[in-house]
Amino acid sequence: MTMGGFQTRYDRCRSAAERYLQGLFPPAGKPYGRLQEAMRYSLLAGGKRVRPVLALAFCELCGGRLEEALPFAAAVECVHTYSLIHDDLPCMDDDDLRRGRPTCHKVYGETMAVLAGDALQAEAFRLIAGARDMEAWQRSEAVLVLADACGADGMVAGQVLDTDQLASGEADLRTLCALKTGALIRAAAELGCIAAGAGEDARRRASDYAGHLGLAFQVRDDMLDVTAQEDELGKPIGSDQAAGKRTFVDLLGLDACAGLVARETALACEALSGLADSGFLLELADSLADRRH
Ligand code: GRG
Repeated sequence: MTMGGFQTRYDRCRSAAERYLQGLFPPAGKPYGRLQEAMRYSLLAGGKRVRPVLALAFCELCGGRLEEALPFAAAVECVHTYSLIHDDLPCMDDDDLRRGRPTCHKVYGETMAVLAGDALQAEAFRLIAGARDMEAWQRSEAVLVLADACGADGMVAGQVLDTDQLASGEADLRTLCALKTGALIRAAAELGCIAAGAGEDARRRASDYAGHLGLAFQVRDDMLDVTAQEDELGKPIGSDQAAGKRTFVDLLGLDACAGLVARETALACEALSGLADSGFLLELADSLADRRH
């Protein structure tokens, strides 16, 4: 796939997800419309949409139509956005800037930010359960995969390891990252497969690919926290260090981190070896390894 071909396909997936998200949670005429405004403020703030793109691309790779996977893709983005809103709160990372604009609690206040995150999480499961094009087994399987990924033994567990500073060595940090970052990325890929009605083999490969991608993504994130410019990143730089967090960079140094990103990216690509039409996902892994925001 040419570079132009990759970007065109990424933009096609991202725009489809963007349009779908735009239609969610209209505030009009509701006495509590400020809640929907807060949800939409963060949801439509223009992130990279990596997780929905993954869901849509895996759906297509497994022979499904992109449109069919949109509710699942949007559900993952809702959970991701809820996690960012809550992570930015004063009781967690206390960040003022996210996706290049003031964080949800800075604009709507802490109480509304907590509630917007809560509602986004619940609405994610409504999107899956209400996906009309999906059969009952697909909806229930998708609910289970997403709940596993974001629940008490998934993303939230990762956040606890992080906030309670329970990770010290590389193995601990890999576990933290697999839960906090990797679990949702893996769920996105698996949900795409489920939307296409794919079987165990495709789901296992998707999960392997996304597990390695998730680790590479987090290590790259830690590197950008040290090397990027704030206006490029859309969030404060140096915040991990300021918060006294253990990161791959302070454990391994920047050069070893670059090597780790390259190795995990290669392993991600290996997980898809032999699959026809995996070119886009291979290029996606490469482009995330080099990302600048
Ligand atoms: C509050 C339960 C709870 C969990 C929070 C997601 C998270 C866990 C914290 C956010 C901070 C962080 C660095 C998480 C690691 C995952 C990650 C790199 C998130 C940023 O995702 P991007 O780069 O963001 O995809 P955009 O804005 O592009 O969507």
